[in-house]
Amino acid sequence: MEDKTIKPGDLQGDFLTQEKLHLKRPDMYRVVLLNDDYTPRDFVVWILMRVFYKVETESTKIMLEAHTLGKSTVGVYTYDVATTKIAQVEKMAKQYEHPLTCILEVESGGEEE
Ligand code: TYC
Repeated sequence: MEDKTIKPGDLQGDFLTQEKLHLKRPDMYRVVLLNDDYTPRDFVVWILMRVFYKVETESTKIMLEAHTLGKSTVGVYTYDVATTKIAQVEKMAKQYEHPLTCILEVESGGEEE
């Protein structure tokens, strides 16, 4: 006699074609360093090296851009990475009593594939 029981895997194809998958590309976020009048320049460079893994020349360039123009992009990251790095900067700046600040800006993403 024919076995009519439904076995695991029999309906998989049906389920996949019935539902259209809406995939969202993860949004990317820009971390922007803000200038202030009090944080020492070498502390800013040290933070950029420690938190963002920039080499010294790149860190100095970013620090000087923020110093002269008011702000500078440090990098573009996923939401979790960007917010973790900003929290690390806040914590270290607070620990050393400097007003150094980074902000988050939406970079791109959210489109359907
Ligand atoms: N402007 C600060 C000073 O003159 C240095 C500085 C640079 C601070 C960049 C913050 O994001 C910054 N000591």
